Amino acid sequence: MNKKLTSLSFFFVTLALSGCSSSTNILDIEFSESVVAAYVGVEYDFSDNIVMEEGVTYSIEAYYQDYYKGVEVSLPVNGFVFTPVEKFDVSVVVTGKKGDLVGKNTITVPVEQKGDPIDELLVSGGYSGWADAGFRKELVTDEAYLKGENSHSAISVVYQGNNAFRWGGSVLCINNFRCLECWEDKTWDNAIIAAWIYNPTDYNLEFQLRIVDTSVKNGVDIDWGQNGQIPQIAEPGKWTHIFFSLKKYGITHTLFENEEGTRKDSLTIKTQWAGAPKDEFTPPYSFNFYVDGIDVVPHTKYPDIDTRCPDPIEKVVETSWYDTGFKLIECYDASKIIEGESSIEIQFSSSEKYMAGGCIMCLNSPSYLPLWKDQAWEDAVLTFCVFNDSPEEIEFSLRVYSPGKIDLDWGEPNNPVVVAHPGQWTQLFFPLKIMGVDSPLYKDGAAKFDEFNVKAHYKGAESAADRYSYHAYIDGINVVPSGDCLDVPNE
Ligand SMILES: [Ca+2]
Ligand SMILES: [Ca+2]
Repeated sequence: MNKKLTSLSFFFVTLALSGCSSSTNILDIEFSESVVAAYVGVEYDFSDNIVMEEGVTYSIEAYYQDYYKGVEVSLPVNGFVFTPVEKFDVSVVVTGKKGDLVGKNTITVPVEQKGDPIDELLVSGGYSGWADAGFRKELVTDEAYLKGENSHSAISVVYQGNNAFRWGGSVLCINNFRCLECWEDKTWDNAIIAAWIYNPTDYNLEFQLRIVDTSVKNGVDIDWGQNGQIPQIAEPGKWTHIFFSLKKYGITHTLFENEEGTRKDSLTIKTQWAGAPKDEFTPPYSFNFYVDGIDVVPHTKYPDIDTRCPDPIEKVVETSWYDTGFKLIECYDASKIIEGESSIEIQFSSSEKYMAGGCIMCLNSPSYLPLWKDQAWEDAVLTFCVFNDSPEEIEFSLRVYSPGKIDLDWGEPNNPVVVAHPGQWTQLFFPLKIMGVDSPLYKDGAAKFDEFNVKAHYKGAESAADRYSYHAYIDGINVVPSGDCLDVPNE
């Protein structure tokens, strides 16, 4: 099934020099020792192949045999330049004239299909040609394995080994600076990585990204299965167009380049094969697939791809711990958003009433630190907006605990309980200073509090089914200088 390894640009063919001269020639036409291959669709200057003698005037004709149609086809020639239009070797007839002397000689120029630049880079372009041990990448130009617009080549990937790649095997490293000019999207503000995958095996192939973004302090490293990645699956026996939204990974800025042009971000497409043995002590196994049409494109090219992404702070909230009975869901309904692109929908249903508040948000993760607006802390206020979509009031308070320093729970002195009224947005404020919090919640990348949580209690009655439930939306979570208000509707 593998095609032969086709050439890089420098594919020399040594030719026999003798012979085809016609017997009536008086003038000898000689060719150089080797002839560089021509590429389909690329202008080819033949003049370097003629050993030219002084006083002789040379001209050429070019033709090829179309073996599919069984015809001989002439190619237009401009001086010594012609352009092969099919992947058939071209015969070049050279005529030399000097006074009454005439000579003719014919030679064959091999014609190759040039690989697409990105395919060539991902197979052999230094770091971008790299893959995890056991993977072998080759350029293929056989039309049976091409897919996508104007494709002249694809990448054949073969794995042989005994690594099941629980974190995905790295196959395509697209963070080579030389790749940059191959991408359709040069803006990155809502970029999508697209690729066609042909899976000839009997099992699914799964694809995910690993992104190391060094544009932020300490960097962001998102690996296999992290950050709520939506795996892309190539099913057996067909081509599948896979897409990765970089915005969903929180990336809306240029990767790889900064002002100096040298940021060391990395972006790798990894894969895992569902046919891989489940235990670690199996003999080697193998699988293969084909990749084509890999590109970084603007979202406008595939507007149906969902690139919506929770606001950064909400993403951390949603992945932090909260009490049983709560459900936190990304919300993109514009009527339930105060700022940014999303809010958090909170659904609660439980037989537990949480009379002293159920925890809905843990704020003691150092991941929040770069997201807070106020880094001063002397007089900072924790704030967020609540749309109470329930018939009765919802109360909110904090739980702040650091052994030997601070221990405040629901409704205790200096720990106000604030109310979100039904059917409207309310911005809630929690002045941290009166609670004794006047220094950063985090130090040296770690939380200073064992607990720094927002708790909620619903004042409504139990439902008929003896379940206690309510519904709300939260947005605009931030630590701000005191008195900093958001533009909240209904107030
Ligand atoms: Ca291609
Ligand atoms: Ca928001």
